[in-house]
Amino acid sequence: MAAKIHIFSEKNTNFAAGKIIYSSIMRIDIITIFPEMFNGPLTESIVKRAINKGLVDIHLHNLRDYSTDKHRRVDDYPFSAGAGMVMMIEPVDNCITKLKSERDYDEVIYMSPDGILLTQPVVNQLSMNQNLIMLCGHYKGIDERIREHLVTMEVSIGNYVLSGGELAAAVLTDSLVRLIPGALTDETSALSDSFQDGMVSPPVYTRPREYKGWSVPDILLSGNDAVINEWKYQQALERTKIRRPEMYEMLKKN
Ligand code: 6GU
Repeated sequence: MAAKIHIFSEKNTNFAAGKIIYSSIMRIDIITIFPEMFNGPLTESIVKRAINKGLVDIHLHNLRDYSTDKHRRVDDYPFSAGAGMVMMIEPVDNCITKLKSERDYDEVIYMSPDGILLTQPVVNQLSMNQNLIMLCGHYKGIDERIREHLVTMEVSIGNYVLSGGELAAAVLTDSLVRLIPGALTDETSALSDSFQDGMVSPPVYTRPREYKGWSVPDILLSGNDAVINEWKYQQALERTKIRRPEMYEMLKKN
């Protein structure tokens, strides 16, 4: 299997849509022993469109291709007693060193349950970068020297344990790609996302106006934009208070 599975799009593709010229502004290299796990998340919906527009380049690297072992091994027993295998340093170093010889990277992110919690402010900050490496761990962990010498940042997507970093890397990638200008059809949608203003979203409705006696709030049909916007704001505020009290406290402080 090829060392590098490049999903779609030539690098630096320029794509003209109306007056907007898009160019590839972010590159994400994902190191994994399960490249196939990314097929759904990166080949559908907004991420797929962003790749096809040339807004982002995503490269999957099968860690086994960087093993020097004839059985393509990437894990070994831990020194001292302990349950589970440990991801070896050499294949990871080989892969990262090769990538770094080709371009500079802003961060080498190890996807790990004990990393910093992924929140919208963290996503926003990371979205300012151009070249990112995401390393997906497996087994009981990775050799600590990888974290000491190669990794610059560790990210977790929540306080629960996944079987590996792949799903987390797919989540992080999706959250980043939707912030790239041009990735969303309505440029304002990312700004009105939940959490972007420190609040959850207000409720939304569509037709029919009446269903089984369940009706749409009259105010949304009033046609008065100022009143509607104030209602949406109050709804978002109230929901934030109930669902994310810690976020609500932050709002009150600011
Ligand atoms: Cl990044 N990896 C794993 N294995 N589990 C997780 C996680 C990451 N984030 C939350 N749980």
